[in-house]
Order: sequence, then C-alpha cells, then structure tokens
Amino acid sequence: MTTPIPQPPGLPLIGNLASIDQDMPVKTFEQFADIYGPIYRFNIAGTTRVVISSVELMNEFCDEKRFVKVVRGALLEVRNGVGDGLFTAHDGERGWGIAHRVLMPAFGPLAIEGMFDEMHDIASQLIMKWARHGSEYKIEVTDDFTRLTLDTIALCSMNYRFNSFYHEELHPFVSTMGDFLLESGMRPNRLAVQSLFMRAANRKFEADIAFMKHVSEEIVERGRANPSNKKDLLNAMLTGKDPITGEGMSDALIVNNMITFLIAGHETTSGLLSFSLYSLLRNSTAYRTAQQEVDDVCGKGPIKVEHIAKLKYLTAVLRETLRLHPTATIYSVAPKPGTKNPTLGGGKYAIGEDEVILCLLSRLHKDPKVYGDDADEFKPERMLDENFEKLPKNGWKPFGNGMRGCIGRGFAWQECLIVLAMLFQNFNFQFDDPSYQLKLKSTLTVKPKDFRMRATLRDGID
Ligand code: MNH
Repeated sequence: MTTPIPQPPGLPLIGNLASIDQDMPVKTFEQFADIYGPIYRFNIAGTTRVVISSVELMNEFCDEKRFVKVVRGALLEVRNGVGDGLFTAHDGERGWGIAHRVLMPAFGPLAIEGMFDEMHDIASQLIMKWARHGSEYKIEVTDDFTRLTLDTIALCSMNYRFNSFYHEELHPFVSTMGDFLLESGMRPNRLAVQSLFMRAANRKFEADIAFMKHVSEEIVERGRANPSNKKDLLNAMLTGKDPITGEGMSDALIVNNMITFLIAGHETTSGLLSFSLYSLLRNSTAYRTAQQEVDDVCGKGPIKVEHIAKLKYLTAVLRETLRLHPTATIYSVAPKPGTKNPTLGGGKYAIGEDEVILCLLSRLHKDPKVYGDDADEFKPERMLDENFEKLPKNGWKPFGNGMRGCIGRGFAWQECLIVLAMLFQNFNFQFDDPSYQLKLKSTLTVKPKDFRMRATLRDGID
C-alpha cells in the first residue's frame, strides 16, 4: 500500500501555476516544503513535479541505478542553444559520452593547477580595479564577480579575453548570452498559448543562439588553423581522442561545450563568491579567522599554487556558503526508463513512470538529522575536513550527482580560493549599507541582489 504524496490545492486547468512566484520559483518551492514537508507534488497545467528535500529521499534520488538526469524546464530551453553539450545532454546521449571522456582529464587536478596563472591574471585585474577606485567606491559585488568568472572561464576554455574589467558595458557575447539565459528561464513559465504571441522574443532567441555559435565557431577555426601545445580546455577539445570510440570531438560538439562552460561556469561561481563575502561580512568571527588564515598561509607575497590546498578554513567557508546558498538551486531526475511502478520513500510513495523529481537543495542542506538545530546558522567549522568527511554522503550536494555531477567543481574551487585569498590579503571589507538585508535575484541560478560593499587597502601591504 502506498500513501498519497502531499499536494498543495490548485485551480482547474492551470493547477498550481498561479501560486508559483514568477521571478523566483524556488521561493514557492521552499514555502511548499515548509507546509507540506520533505516530499510533495505540484502541478502546472497538467504536468506534475515531485519535490524532495530530506537526506533519506536524496539517497534514493542519487541512486543512478534507479533514477537518471532529465533535461526539462529552463534546461530544455538552454538545450536549444547548446544541444548535446555536457550540461544539457539527455541521459546516454552519444555526444555526452565522447565529450565526458575527452574532458574529464582536462578538468582533473593537474590540469586545473595548470590554469593557476590565468586565474591569477584575471583575479589581479579585479584587485587592481577595487584598489584604484578607493575605499569610497560602492562595489557592485555580484557584477564584478560575474566579470571575473566570465573572463576566467573564457580565457581558460576559449583562450579568449572579454576584458570585462576594462569596459563598463558588457562584451556583445556576454550580453547576448545573458539575454539567452533570461529568455530560457522565462519560457517554461509561459503557457503554450502565450508563447504563440511572443514572436519578437522568439526571433531574438534564435538570433542570440546564432550569434553565440558564430563567435564560437570562429574561435574553433582559429584554434584549428593555429595548433599549439597549450594545455588548456580549448586544446583538449581540439586534439583529445575519446579512449572508447577513438573519435575526436566534432566542431559542432566543441562549440556546444564551449558555450556550455561559459553558461555553467560563470553564474554559479560568481554567486558563490558573492554569498561568501556576504556571509563573512555578517559573521565577524568567521571573517577574522579567514583573514588570519590567509595571512598565515600566504603572507604578504604573491599567492602561489601550493598555498591553495593549505587554505582549510576558506575551503570550509566555501562549503558552508554552498550549504546555505546553493547557487544551482535544484536539479532533476526521473525513474530510469522501463522502471515499473516506481516509488520513493522506501516504497511508501508511488510516482509516475516518467515523472520528474526535483531536489530542493536549500532545504536538503538544512535537514535537521544532518545539521542539527543550528542548521540555519553560518558555521564554517562544521565544514572543516574532519567534520565534512563525516557528513552523510548525500547530505551536501551543491554540485549535482554521480556521472552527471559538475565537471567544473575543481575549476570553480581553485578559482574561488585564489580570489578569496587575494582579496583578504589586500583589503578590509565592510558593507556599504550596514543594515543591508539579504535579497535574492534569480536567473538560472540565484545571487544576492543589491549587495554593495567597500574595500580599503590593508596597511603594510606593498
Ligand atoms: Mn557545474 C553540472 C553546480 C561550476 C560546468 N554543475 C552541474 C550540476 C550542478 C552544478 C548542480 C548538475 C546539474 C544537473 O544535474 O542538472 N557548477 C555548479 C556550482 C558551481 C559550478 C555550484 C560553482 C560554484 N560548472 C562550474 C564550472 C563549470 C561547470 C566552473 C565549467 C568550467 N557543471 C558544468 C558542466 C556540467 C555541470 C559542464 C554538466 C556535467 C555533465 O552532465 O556531464
């Protein structure tokens, strides 16, 4: 016997559509979780989703023998632009396999260390900008971190400089990609009949995709015409061979993945940096501990690659930030095709054979069974290695799961540690407005809104 899954009441035809916050659907998912608990089902115009948020249910969700990633909603719209790129590929798709096997070593620890200098280069541009603007300047934290993460991933994956710190307005590729992502996020919230009236938006969507592809194709052609032995992501894609099929990546597959890295690699990371600064400014003990660690490990000289692994407290800060503010807020699976009478909750709840299940990270990451009564508090100590290693396997999942988990995790980690170390080495920070209350904005990912701070150069650092 199965038990019905709790479900918020809805209206005929549209179901729960009217309840869903148009700007931040995740806010509604959280409200529903607070009312209906760790598993509930909602319905939008006849399509249902099951939302889970406890570690027990997450253990089932993460079982790759039972559930596989599905590309739906905004991700399916992004797929219009980047097709079988890693992030938007369907389960088992051929291009995914080739790209995954060619790219895994290119994102491995040694390869990432090899990108240290390029990451450091872009981080230095950020430091220079804040230093030159002086301590009265109101830093738009999220905007500048987005410049940083975009320029870093573009330099490392396409050998291309957007030079975002040298321009007020965005590089055309960047603004086009922003529009494309915004539209991708809005489309799933429109009813089919509404979409028919969006001809101008649809035309722009197609034109934006064509432009991004065109720029990327030129970069691939340039790379093919000028072979180098640089050990970067572009070269790995141009020259790598899939050990299983013996094939290289086609130009179309490279273009899809190049744009994918820009999309998947910039917002999530800039959001993480922004929330880290916010969290440290709100918690003065953690702030002082972090700065002390940077002084102890790095001193006043240049940050070097061998410092990175020693930044244990900053690592814990990043983990704790992603626990409370997972910048990729949800991801989805469905029962493996062919599963008869699939269930969740150890057989307690029946789900549809192709029903989509979302994990709601912001609630999973507060499961009291894992994090106790102080789950709402920012405490990096609970994420120091010795404690982190004791967490249940699926209690902290900001980078996704298994084979379809984030390929850029090591990349993002090194980038964030370099930036935080350089920032704390060079500056003292304060809120521009000490009474600032955290507000959020969401596109495909979530970031702080209107978060401004000031940076004062530290004394005695030359
Ligand atoms: Mn990333 C997949 C979170 C940084 C490239 N990433 C995922 C998934 C999550 C995620 C969650 C799984 C999505 C899903 O199941 O549908 N990623 C993050 C976070 C950060 C991040 C929180 C930073 C912080 N990601 C990066 C960076 C890159 C990148 C940086 C590129 C350089 N991510 C990817 C790609 C995938 C992915 C590519 C898809 C992997 C696959 O399915 O093979």
